[in-house]
Amino acid sequence: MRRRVALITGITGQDGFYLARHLLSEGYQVHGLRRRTSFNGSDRLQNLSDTLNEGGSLTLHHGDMTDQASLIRVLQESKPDEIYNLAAQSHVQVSFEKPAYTTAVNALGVVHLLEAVRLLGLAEQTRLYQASTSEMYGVAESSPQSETTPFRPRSPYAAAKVFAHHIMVNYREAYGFHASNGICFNHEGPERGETFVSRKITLAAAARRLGDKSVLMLGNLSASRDWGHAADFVVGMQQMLQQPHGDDYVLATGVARSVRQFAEAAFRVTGIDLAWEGEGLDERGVDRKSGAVIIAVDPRHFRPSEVQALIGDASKAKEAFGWEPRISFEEMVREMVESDTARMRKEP
Ligand code: NAP
Ligand code: G4F
Repeated sequence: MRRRVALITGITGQDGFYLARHLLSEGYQVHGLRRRTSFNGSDRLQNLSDTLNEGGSLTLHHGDMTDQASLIRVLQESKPDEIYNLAAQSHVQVSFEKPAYTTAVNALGVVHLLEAVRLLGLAEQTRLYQASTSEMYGVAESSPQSETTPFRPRSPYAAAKVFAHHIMVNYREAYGFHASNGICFNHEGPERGETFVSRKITLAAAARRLGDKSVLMLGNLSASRDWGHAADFVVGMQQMLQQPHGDDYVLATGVARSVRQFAEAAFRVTGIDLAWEGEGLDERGVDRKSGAVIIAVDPRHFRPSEVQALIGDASKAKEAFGWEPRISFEEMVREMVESDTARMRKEP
């Protein structure tokens, strides 16, 4: 039987890593779009190469979501059955500093991709997945959020993603594209970028375990998110594209925790029991046993407009294709702290 061919944009990112690994294990031929960078040694790509030694097939192409000609060339070269558009300027706070660039990649980039598929006549044979996000709900009207909850974006990142979401729906309705939006709530893991709050915390917990006494500086400790594991989420992404028609699905765990609770779970792995003292900018996370300050607040990490709380309802995805997260929050946090500890031990 012919192997299915997938193109992943954003293959060098966290989800790109987990999705490529999953598709390779399912026997796909995987093509990945990557940007040219001055430094070639992506750890995530190196880890993928290890999977390849076990018999998978992976081809990388240089390209950029802001350069439509490069997308056309990669589509011509790869002729994919399935496209997973994961590429994005994905950091919410950075989007306030680079709003135009974020819009160019996260919104206009999706138009470049959809038009390239249409103009090359690939719409009949190619299914598309777009990485939509729970950030689109912003100050959500109701909880938990589902596919029918209105979007009230609170950042340039979220506003651009709302556009991308709607343009996917439009190509589905106007041209009959098999186009799906996965509205994913936060998902993490050892491959998470180091500036997202989860990984920032697990890196700090690992460093302290190995003797580092620096205080971890965080922003809004009360923000709460529905945190799952990226390895579970990429399974849902692939399942969406196996459905008879394109559609929109929430992927979430249905449980929300605060940044404080994330920190408590991470430091617990290293034997530190956190207690919270003070309020507002003076709040501190301290080691209950020794009294040492572990966490403090730095207002530079506050956002001009914040999304305070998100929690998702993934019952549509469960009903349609049986998707459910398998890895618990505690298991995920432990895996991240242990992985960061092992990496630090290897590369001090
Ligand atoms: P990530 O680790 O930041 O990865 C983003 C990827 O996009 C990287 O491979 C990056 O390449 C690539 N990229 C950025 N700008 C590009 C451009 N102009 N052209 C081509 N590629 C570009 O993000 P992630 O956590 O894997 O998330 C994957 C997608 O899901 C993103 O679209 C994100 O917005 C969305 N999402 C993520 C979550 C989550 O919790 N992780 C939740 C909902 C939605 P470089 O390596 O060269 O930077
Ligand atoms: O880890 P974060 O930066 O993730 P955020 O903003 O929720 O966005 C992530 O998840 C979205 C899905 O909902 C994706 F679409 C997006 O691409 C990205 O993957 O921040 C989580 C929360 C925020 O409320 C933030 O204000 O943690 C709060 N926070 C507190 N201190 C911090 C920090 N965030 C970061 N990055 N750094 C801090 O020091």
